[in-house]
Amino acid sequence: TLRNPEEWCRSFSHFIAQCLIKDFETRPSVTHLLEHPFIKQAHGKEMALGQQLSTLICEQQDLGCKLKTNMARSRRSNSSHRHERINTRKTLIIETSPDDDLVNLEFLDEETIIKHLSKRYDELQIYTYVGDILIALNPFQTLSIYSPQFSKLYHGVKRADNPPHIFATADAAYQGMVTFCKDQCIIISGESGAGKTESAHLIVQHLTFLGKANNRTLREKILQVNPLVEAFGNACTAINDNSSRFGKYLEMKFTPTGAVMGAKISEYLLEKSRVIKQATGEKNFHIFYYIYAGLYHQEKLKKYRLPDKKPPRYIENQHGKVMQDIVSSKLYKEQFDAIQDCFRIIGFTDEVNSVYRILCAILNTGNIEFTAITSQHQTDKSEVIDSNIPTSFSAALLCIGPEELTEALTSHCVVTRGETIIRTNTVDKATDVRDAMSKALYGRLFSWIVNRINALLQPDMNICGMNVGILDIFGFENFKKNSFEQLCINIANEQIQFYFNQHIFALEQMEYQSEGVDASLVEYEDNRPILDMFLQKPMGLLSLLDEESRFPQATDQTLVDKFEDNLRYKYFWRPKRFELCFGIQHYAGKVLYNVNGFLEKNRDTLPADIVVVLRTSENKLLQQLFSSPLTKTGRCQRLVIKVVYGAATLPRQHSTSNNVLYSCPSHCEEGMMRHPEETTNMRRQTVASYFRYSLMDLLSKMVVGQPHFVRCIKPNDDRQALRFFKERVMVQLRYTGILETVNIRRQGYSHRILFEEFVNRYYYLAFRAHQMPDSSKENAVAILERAKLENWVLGKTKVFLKYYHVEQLNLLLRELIARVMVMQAYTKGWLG
Ligand code: AD9
Ligand code: MG
Repeated sequence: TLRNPEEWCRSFSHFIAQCLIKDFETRPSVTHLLEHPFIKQAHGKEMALGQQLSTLICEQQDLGCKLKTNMARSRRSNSSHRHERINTRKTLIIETSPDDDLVNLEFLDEETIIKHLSKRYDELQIYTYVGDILIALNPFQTLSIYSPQFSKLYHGVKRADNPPHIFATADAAYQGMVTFCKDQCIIISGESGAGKTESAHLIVQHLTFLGKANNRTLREKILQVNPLVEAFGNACTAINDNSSRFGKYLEMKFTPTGAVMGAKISEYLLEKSRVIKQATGEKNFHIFYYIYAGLYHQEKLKKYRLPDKKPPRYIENQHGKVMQDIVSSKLYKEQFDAIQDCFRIIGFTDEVNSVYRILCAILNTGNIEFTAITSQHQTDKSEVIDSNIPTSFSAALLCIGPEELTEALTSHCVVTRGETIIRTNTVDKATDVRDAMSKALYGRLFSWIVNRINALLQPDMNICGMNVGILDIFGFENFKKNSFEQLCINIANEQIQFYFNQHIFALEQMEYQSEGVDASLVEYEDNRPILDMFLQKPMGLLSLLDEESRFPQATDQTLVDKFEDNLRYKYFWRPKRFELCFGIQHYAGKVLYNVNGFLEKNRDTLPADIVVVLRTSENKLLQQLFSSPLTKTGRCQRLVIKVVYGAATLPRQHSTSNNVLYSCPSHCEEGMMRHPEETTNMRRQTVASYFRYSLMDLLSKMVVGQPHFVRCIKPNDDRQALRFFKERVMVQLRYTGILETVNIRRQGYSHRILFEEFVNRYYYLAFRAHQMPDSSKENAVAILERAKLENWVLGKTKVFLKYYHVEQLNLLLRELIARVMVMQAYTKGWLG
């Protein structure tokens, strides 16, 4: 009678639980259960689910064992939750109040919302709901609300039972996943320094708790992933001391019963240019400082051929007194120890030594300097300055020949009419080649680390599980000087904002109309035209940049002129005072970009001569990094979705939970994407085209899951605790459309579920388990009435529910299942 694998799994899981309760005393073994006629039959029918079946049995056995003890314990303590709440109250206010949700505010205007948030912030209530969306104000201080007691508090309870909390969002995603066997996705947004990365950590922490990671090793491994990746991908900027310089999508993988079994990270657009140069007051990626300080204290600088009098140029602070800054920093040294622990816990082996060697080689590479050789006939020749030391150090660490490296830096091969000619490099060219090599080494090393983590955290069990994805990208940035990197970061943020708008406003309102539901419409700021301006082909900004990057004669001036001539949008302007600049009115504010270096950064070429030399390395890791880019960097995958620009069409598997097709404001061709820096016979891929692909890849991951949104807000720019600048918060609330969100959550129906899906999900609430009612509108109504819900409406094919209804239904369902289990337990006499 079971109609699909999801249902099969759900029913089966309940069945097993019941079997175990019944037969608990006899402790059925896996084989014992496999002999059961029902299982035999089902097993035969669905071979693909065979694996799943055995895991389910193992897990449920475990659950069965625990059940008895837990029940006895809960009887003794009456209500353990209550006790914890009273204890925690001593340290912090954890009482709920109607104010916890902005939707409950009597008067709704910007002023009231601000006042309200400000008051809460003063009381250290940094979290506030807008329906099912969480607002998180950065506290800029350590709070004691993330302890294990709090984890217990936010475990499978009603949202309104506890004050708003980031753990509640993790719990909602987790419960959504286990109850409906559906992937979930938590999207954290906010400007740079607003608290996205911290929130992502807390979510991972809570999910490992909820995912009852019995396996301590696995839990520890998962918890080390973020610190490790962030050591390589985060850096100190003018806005945030731990700013993410890459986008991260972390998928936590769970078994069908909700036990955590692994994790996978996807990384997007690492800001590689930071390796070679940092803006004033900013720093290189953390890992360089950690390793330099760590090796200094271990007295291993010599072993890794690093200078001990003056730090390498790439990590040299422009303002002097650096050596002391770096080596005397207790933090850097401790962080280096912590990173070593991360590598060990996650399961890296001797490879770590190669990672260190490559990092130190990069630092040495940065110290290579060139001088011009002027001879009678030639002025465009360069050579490595006097002492060849950094070159030989770098070559030694990379296990390549120093002469070969010098040659690849100071000259290049050109093939014309079948003849290979060697041309010399000018000092500037040699310097560019040197820096390109450093960037390529770091970029590929970073991708390799991510892939290695993924391999080490891949689930052992070959079962088809579910996952909760957590998106933490670099936040919106507006510095004094903004370059190509800020442009990419800000476009990515536009895309996330668009996704939010689509999900919260557009799709919902489209459905009111198509389903004939009478609901008042909410106006919102649609940022789609801005995205069009960037992503459209062939006349969008990125396409124009690509086109210009293909002309060797193109300059910064021709590029900015091209933008001006072709981008006829109100969001684009060209300031008179600044020659090489253009301005963009982003959803989050105006940003002035300086095109200096755009073309080079976009081309991001790595001369073939360097690749050839690096491929001769005797170091296995390095060989891997520079062997075929399509397989080894893990970056190049076949993009199987075909996203059609503008049209609301995506393949069925990319539809949202409500089966509304999701439209993406960008397009991408089907086919292979190559790493941008790779020079090939084909037309070279630029960073812009790779970026476009990355955005699509990210979106394709996001749209398959049920989304949960966390909006991080920065209360001040001074990073000070308890300082709430109304104006600053107001701007963020405005551009994120919070007022409109409150309105739509108040008036709208955030969950629209097909009658069939609704009856399938909730029929237990009104029918007996064996009844299997028809998926009709009438049966859906019967369930709604039985559940005593109010304010729902019916469309032509769907039930329209308020955001709180789904939680109520899920809770009822869970309670019902628990009751059945407890009743069974009573009949067996366990509870005395
Ligand atoms: V960026 O876009 O990567 O530049 P994020 O990720 O939004 O940025 P991040 O999470 O790094 O910001 O937070 C910035 C700083 O705020 C952290 O280093 C903490 O010092 C501080 N912060 C943020 N959230 C919390 C929190 N929940 N508790 C305590 C916090 N401190
Ligand atoms: Mg961050």
